[in-house]
Amino acid sequence: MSANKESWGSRVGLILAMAGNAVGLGNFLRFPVQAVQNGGGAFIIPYLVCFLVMGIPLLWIEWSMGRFGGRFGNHSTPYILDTMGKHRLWKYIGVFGIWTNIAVAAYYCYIESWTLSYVVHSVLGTFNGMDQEGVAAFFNTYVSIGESTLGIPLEAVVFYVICLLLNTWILSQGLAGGVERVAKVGMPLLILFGMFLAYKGFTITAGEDGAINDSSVGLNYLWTPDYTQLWSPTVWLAAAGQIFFTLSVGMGTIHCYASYVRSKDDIALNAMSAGWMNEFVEVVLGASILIPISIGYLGIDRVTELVQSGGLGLAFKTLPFLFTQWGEVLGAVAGVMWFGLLFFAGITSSLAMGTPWMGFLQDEFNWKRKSAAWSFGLIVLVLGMPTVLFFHYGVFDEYDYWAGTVSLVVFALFESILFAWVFGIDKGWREIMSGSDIKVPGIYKFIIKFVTPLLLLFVFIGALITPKGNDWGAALSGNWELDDSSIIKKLMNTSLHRQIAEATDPAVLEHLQET
Ligand code: LEU
Repeated sequence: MSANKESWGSRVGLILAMAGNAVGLGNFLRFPVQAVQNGGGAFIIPYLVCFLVMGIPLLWIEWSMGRFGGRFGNHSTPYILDTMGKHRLWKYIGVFGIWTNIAVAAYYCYIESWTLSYVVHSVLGTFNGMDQEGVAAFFNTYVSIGESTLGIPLEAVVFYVICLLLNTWILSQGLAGGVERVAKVGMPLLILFGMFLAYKGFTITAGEDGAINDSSVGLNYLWTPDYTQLWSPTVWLAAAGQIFFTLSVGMGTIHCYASYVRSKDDIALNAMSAGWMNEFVEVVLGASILIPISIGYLGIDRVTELVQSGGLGLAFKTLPFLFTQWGEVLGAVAGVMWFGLLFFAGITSSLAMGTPWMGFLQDEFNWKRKSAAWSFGLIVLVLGMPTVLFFHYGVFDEYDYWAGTVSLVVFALFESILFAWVFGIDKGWREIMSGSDIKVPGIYKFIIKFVTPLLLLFVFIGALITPKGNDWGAALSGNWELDDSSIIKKLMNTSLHRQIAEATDPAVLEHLQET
């Protein structure tokens, strides 16, 4: 029996910690970009459908699996899954729920550390007086794509270490004393900062502070539906992928947090509260900052172009410059708020990623909380160094692909089968309902048993055999060729080898420096 006696301090604290786990960089940087790339307003329909028939069921599945495992003193997925299915296989599948967290934390904390550094630079006024190119060049140097001493991103390394130390220290204070406290301060501040920036996003007026468009242009651009996209499997897969990423399902963090919930306490309503809070932050705040502000200043064409390379560029190379248009003081305040909100979003998620590993060591090897926390920090430091030092060689994307995308889907697929078919939907349903403060609609019994696993299978197959250019239309009409981003192609290509070969090619490096 484990000597692990952690517990949550209060219900509000638990919900905020769970919401903090879900609300992350993805809400502000990934969601708006996905929406723009997949039909604007029409994206929201597949997105909400996926939330209802895949996201919510997975939340209930994971919360109840966690609370169930906790009853037997298990706080990490290998052992939680083991208590639910007899076959040894489940324990091994559960390992995903530890490994994924460490691997995701390795690159996630790196971005988190940028936000910390950019808060400092906003306070110092580093971006004042710089033009757009200057701000972009600053970032390139920061991550060592541009000029930097010996090609080593010194400042980035320092902030990465500071960020990990901060995570480790908070984790070592325990659930109630560390994680919960940070969530209680961080989440309200994040919402406050988000509202301020969204307000600015809503009220941009053409001709003021160098803006070329009214805010309505950006908001319309994001929310004007393109219904033709509704029939594209690509859009549906993107929506499903975003639901996964944003809710932090398929990772093992929710199981771990929920394993510290007392067995008589509610999970059905708690799961909903945390899940909907995430949706509010994503759909309302996440959509009202990055894209509308950028479009206000740069126009639709330029932003469409910039969005192709993801949200990071807009967030770190463009927004700091746009904020300076609001004057020195307001610009600095906006910078602190933007990067501060990203930092809180990030840290409340990365703390969650530390807990499964710690729970595992505390349960199985009777490690003390402090040593477990330090070991997490150390592993993430070692694993994360390649993303820091070789960021521009695509190592970062490789981590994101395998840990942040593929393994979430694989794990969720297995756990939904375990829950509904091995443990059994009747027992599972009783778990969800036990202690519940709401009446879960009966239709969800059917959804959890059939719809969720099938949809997950569909998403997995979609990722396995993604057709060239992600063009399912052409593929389904007989012209099937695998895209380089499909799992099969990735495995066959030994893409890492290719990337290392490319990395040594000066022409590629030059190209990277230009972009
Ligand atoms: N839910 C997090 C986010 O939206 C991501 C997860 C993989 C930690 O950023």
